[in-house]
Amino acid sequence: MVDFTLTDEQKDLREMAHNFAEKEMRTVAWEYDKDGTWPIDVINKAWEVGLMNTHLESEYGGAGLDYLSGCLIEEELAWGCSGIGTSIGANGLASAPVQLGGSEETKKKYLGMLAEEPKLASFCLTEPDAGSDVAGMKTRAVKKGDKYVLNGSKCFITNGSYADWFTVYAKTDPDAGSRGITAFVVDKQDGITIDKKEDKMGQRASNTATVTFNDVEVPAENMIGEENKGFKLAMMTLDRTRPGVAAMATGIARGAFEAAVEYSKERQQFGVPIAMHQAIQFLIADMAVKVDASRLLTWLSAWQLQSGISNTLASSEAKRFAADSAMEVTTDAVQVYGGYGFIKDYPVEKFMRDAKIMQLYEGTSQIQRMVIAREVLLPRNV
Ligand code: COS
Repeated sequence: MVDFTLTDEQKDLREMAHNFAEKEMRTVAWEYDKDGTWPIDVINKAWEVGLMNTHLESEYGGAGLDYLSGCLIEEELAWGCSGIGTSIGANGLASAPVQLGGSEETKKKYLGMLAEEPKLASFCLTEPDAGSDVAGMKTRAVKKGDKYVLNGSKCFITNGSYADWFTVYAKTDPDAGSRGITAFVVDKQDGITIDKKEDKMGQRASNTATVTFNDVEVPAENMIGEENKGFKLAMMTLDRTRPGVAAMATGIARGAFEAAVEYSKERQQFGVPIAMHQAIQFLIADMAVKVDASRLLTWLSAWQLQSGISNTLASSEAKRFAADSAMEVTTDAVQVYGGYGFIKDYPVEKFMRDAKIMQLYEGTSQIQRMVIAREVLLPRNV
């Protein structure tokens, strides 16, 4: 039997996240967006009430929530403000490789750190010349005795300016393409330069920085998994985290959709609320379908992950559909508002700007299509 009923605990979590989003995020979101304010106060509150690091297992001090619960929370936080939501959720991306491949000591030390205090970690994969083409990265890690020496630059790093540790991918065999990449946990230290805080179109309250490694020495025990197996680790990480991004896209779309519905009932044109016009009704109807279908794909990908079923296809389908839908729904929400939608006094223009990154980060919509096509045409044996 198929059952979409949430447990009482999941319902409570969703309600808690919704209240937090309403009271702690929406009240500051538009102000923080304007100046690109670092939302450290909201991050700390989220940590205190248990809305951060929800993915961490209980043995490392985390709440050990299931992936669907994590998605319920991410949808609500993105409904509140996806910029602040991204800052709150980014530890999940940085710690997934550690959870997947880290030694027991590494897990205790670095996952424990996130559970003990409101600390941040960043996932360092992308480089200026290696975005979609992960295997084209140039950052090098050279083994010297019982250490690796890292050199290279990573860009578009979420929370990069404030992270206490980084998950860094580097070439250990530069001639081996995707089979020559290794992942490391790297403490913040001298030799790491953090600069170029990006001035972004949307999600302006999140921090996006360039992180450069200049002869940074990393103990060999900080290697995550095996040498030259970092590419697979990155792909497995993205399989785990893309459902959460899809959930965030659903939250953005829902926020814009709800605003458009309310506005369509108030705004009068031709003597009636615009909701009475079929042209608006059809927009609203398509928005409703996209929000609900995004959530269903998100839940499916999270459920598969939780059940130990390979979710590469479902998580790329969810991310692709929810991200593209968020862009469409938020654009249509601006359309429902007409000229007012284009003005910052109204909420939908922020939703539209915020939605754009959903089609870009953690793999563009085109990369998701590549993954989907590969999984359909040439499924990997897992
Ligand atoms: N899980 C485990 N292993 C996987 C995997 C997955 N989901 N996907 C691929 N692999 C393995 C393959 O099986 C293959 O293994 P072998 O070396 O044993 O043959 C290896 O990884 C290489 O796979 P593939 O040939 O498909 O890699 P490509 O170079 O063609 O790259 C894409 C595939 C484009 C999908 C990948 O580079 C990608 O996802 N890019 C986007 C990255 C991204 O999301 N960046 C955003 C930054 S993170 S915020």
